[in-house]
Amino acid sequence: MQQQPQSLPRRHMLAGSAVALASVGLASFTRGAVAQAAPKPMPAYVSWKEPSNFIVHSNTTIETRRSAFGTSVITPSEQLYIRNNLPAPDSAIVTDRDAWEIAVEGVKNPRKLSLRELKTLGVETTAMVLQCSGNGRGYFPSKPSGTPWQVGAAGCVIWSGVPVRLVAQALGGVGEGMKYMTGTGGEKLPEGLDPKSVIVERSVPTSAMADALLAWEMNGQPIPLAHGGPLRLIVPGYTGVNNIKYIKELAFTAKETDARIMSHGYRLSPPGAKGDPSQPSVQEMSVKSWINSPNADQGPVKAGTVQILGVAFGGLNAVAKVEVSLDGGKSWASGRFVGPDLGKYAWRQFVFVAKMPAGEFTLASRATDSAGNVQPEQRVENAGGFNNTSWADHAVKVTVA
Ligand SMILES: Nc1nc2c(c(=O)[nH]1)N[C@H]1C(S)=C(S)[C@@H](COP(=O)(O)O)O[C@H]1N2
Ligand SMILES: [Mo]
Repeated sequence: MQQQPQSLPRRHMLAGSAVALASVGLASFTRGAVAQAAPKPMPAYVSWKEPSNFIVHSNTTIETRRSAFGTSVITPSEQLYIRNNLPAPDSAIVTDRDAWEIAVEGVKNPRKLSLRELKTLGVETTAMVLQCSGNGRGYFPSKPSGTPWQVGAAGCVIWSGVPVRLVAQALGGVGEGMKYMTGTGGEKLPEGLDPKSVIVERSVPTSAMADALLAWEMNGQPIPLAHGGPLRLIVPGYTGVNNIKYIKELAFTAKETDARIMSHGYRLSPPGAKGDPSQPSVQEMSVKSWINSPNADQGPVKAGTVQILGVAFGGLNAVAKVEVSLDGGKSWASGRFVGPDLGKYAWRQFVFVAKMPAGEFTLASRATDSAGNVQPEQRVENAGGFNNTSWADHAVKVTVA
């Protein structure tokens, strides 16, 4: 068994009583002033995560509650969402992590490298937002199929590993005409199905190599199996699916992979249409923010001075500014970033201190990136429910009493 972090609920909780109530099977527990359904238990492979932090959509789709995001930039592993397209591999793969092997193809001298050897080629650390392409899908009125994520299929994570460009260099450089970097997940594929229809294999432009890592550490610990240990491809600025867990092959290729998850999955298709290779891929992330507190889990907010807290990030660009509205977007004022700037791929926590009298409020946040792109009011409708960056959809209604 791998060592996993032990956790206690972090925030807003009458921790002892809530856990006690849940464990004796009562139907609800108290979080602040609001009674909630008892949290669903975590599946065994992530039993080390604290259930009250999560909305468990299924065994393989588990999102962080708005109310569980902390205020200190990094999302601890115990609070980070989970999204698996296939069941995770057996935990045997993390018993001898350094023995894990990755095949590197499409370079002058292609070969297999062990994690032990990768660690000799270089090291870099990057903080970045890991966000599922479907984060915010739950706010599409069209109810696209797929997990109805709200805000919590995202987190800000620190990864440590070897820059992919140094690995390519050590193998003689990327081959001529290789326009894509294609990563393949190490899951055992279900039998009796066309492998291409189920394999997790994604291609990103070779330009993404500049900041990509083959990472073995997450938030200062060996990457937990559930988050892709022993080795994960990290492609900062790109959506979650491109960050291949338990990566077993990295290939520089002339074309995008024809795996279904690339050719038909994660395509921006018009409402009613199916995904196909002619439609744009959901790849780079763009500017987005949302408010984490106050939130619906907390119940009425006490009138007076209210700390409005949230996160803002720019995707491929740094985030430059965030504004907050108390009136559903009619008027805006600047929020203040809190805590260290961990680089352009990380999110910033923000605070806006508001004087709020009793009443009903719609709180919204709107971020601007370093290139001047402003988070839009409306989502772009699409069949898959991808890329929802709408500030209106992410607004929170609160009662101040
Ligand atoms: N090998 C592999 N890598 C994968 C996936 C997967 O199912 N298998 N899921 C992808 C998707 S869709 C997302 S959103 C992220 C989720 O990362 P997390 O579970 O560590 O939060 O991993 C990506 N990498
Ligand atoms: Mo995802």
